[in-house]
Amino acid sequence: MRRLLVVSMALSSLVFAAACSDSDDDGGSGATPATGCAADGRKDIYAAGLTKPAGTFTVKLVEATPGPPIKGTNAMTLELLDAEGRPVDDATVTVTPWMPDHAHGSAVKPEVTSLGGGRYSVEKVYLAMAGLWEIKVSVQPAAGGVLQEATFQFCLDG
Ligand SMILES: [Cu+2]
Repeated sequence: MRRLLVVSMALSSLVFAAACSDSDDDGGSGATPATGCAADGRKDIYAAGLTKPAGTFTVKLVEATPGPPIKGTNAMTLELLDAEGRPVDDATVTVTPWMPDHAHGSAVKPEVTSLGGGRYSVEKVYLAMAGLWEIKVSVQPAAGGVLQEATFQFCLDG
């Protein structure tokens, strides 16, 4: 019983390692990107001003630097609007990168700074590998409002 458990744990870490290394292996042929971003129907097409709903809020990706995002370290400027389209400055905004296909996040925690006028600067968005990344933007409204979340999804070719 104990041995079985150890074997299955070893196996699952093998699967994880394989899933996380295959996108770095583009086989050297150059014919097809190993990440398959072109065929991934989940991805957002980056454009400055892209918006996503977070409950009754709207999160606008004013811009990503660079744009579109790359494998490596990115920065983003977000704008948070309420249901009436007014800028929101008093929310706590948290940004979390997540790779849904590999079930892991980023080793680096993004830093969010309120700029005023509803804008938030996000630094250190570190996307370590090629593949589909979710950029989850959590919005904790002031005065005990319910936590809301918007998700941008970008697929990075190697
Ligand atoms: Cu991964």
